[in-house]
Amino acid sequence: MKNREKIYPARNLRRKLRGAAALLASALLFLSGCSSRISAPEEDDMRTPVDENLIVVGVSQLGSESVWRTANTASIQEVFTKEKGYFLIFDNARQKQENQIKALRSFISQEVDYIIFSPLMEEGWDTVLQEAKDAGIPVILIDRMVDVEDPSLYSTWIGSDFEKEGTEAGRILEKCLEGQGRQEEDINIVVLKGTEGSSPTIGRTEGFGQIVALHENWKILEQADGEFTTAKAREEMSRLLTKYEDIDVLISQNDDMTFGALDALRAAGRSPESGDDIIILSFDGTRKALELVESGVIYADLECNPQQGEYLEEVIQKLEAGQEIERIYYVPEKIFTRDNVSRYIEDRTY
Ligand code: GYE
Repeated sequence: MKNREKIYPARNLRRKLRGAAALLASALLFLSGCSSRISAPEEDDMRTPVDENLIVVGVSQLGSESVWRTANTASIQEVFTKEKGYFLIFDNARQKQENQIKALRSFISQEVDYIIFSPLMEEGWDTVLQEAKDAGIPVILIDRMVDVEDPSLYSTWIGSDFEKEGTEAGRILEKCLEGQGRQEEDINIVVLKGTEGSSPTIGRTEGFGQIVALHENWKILEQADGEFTTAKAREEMSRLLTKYEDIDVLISQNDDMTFGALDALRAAGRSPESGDDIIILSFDGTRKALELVESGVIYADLECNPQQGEYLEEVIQKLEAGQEIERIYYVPEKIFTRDNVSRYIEDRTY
C-alpha cells in the first residue's frame, strides 16, 4: 500500500507524540533521581505501552465456538507479546456482532495503533469501520471478510480461500463416487452450514454448489444451519435423519459440526464407522478429525489453516516499515485423505 503516511496521518502523529512522551518520562526520571532521595519506582512498575513504545494492537475475536477458533486465538496471542514489542488488547465477542462493534469502538477510543478483527458475518460494518478510518487506525481483517461499500475501510485481509475449499470438496466427491462406480446413481446430499452470513459459510456453500450444478443426479436434500457448533449440528443432523431416509453424503462445513453429526448418526442406528454407510466431507483439519480420516470415518478433510498470527505480524512489520502490503493474503492449506493423513497427525497441535 503506497502513501500510507497520507492515509493514516493521525496514527503517525500519535507515534511521534508517544516518542516524545517516552523522552519526557525518562527526563523526569533522571531529574527525580538527581534532586530527591525518594526512590523511583522499579522499572517494571512503570511499564505502559507509551513509555515502552510498544505497538498497541486491539484484537476482536468473534467467539470461541470451535477447535479451529481456539487455535486461531492461540496463534494470535503467541505472536503479540511484549517481548516482541506489542501490547495486545484482546476481546472475545462471544458470537455477537454488537459485542464486536463495542470492542472496535473501545479500541478506537483507546487509540490503538492497529485494529485486527475477525468479523462474525460479512454485513453491518460500514459505520464502525468508517469511525476507525476517521481516527486514522488501520484495520486488518483476519479469517473472515466484510462486505462494505468502501474498500478503503480496511487495509488487508488474511485468510482462506473458502470458495476454493468448497469446489475442492465437490471435486473430491466426484472422485469418491467414481471410485465406487456410482457416478450414474442418484446421490442425496445434506449440508450442515456454519454461521449464517459468514464468509466461510458463503464461500464453502457457493464453491460446493458450483460442482453440484454440474451433476444432474446429485441432489441437495437440505442445507441446515449448524452454526459451526457440535451441539447445534447434533440436533440438526438428528432432525435430518428423521426427515430423510436415504442420505448418501454429508457435507459438514467444519469439524466440530462433524463430531455432532457423527453422534446423531450413531444414535439413529447408522454406522459411520463402517466407512461405506455415508460419505462425509469435513473442513478445518483438526487433529481429532484427521484421526477419523485415518480410520475411514471421514472420507476427506479440507484444511482451513487457523495459524494466522505469523502472517499478521509480517503485515504489521511491513506497515511499520512503510512498505507496501497486498490487499489479500491466502494462508497455505492442504487436503487430507486416507492416503496422506498419517504423516500429519502427530504434529497437529489442535
Ligand atoms: O472453519 C470454523 C470456525 O471462520 C474459517 O469458523 C473459520 C471457521 C472455521 O468456527 O470451525
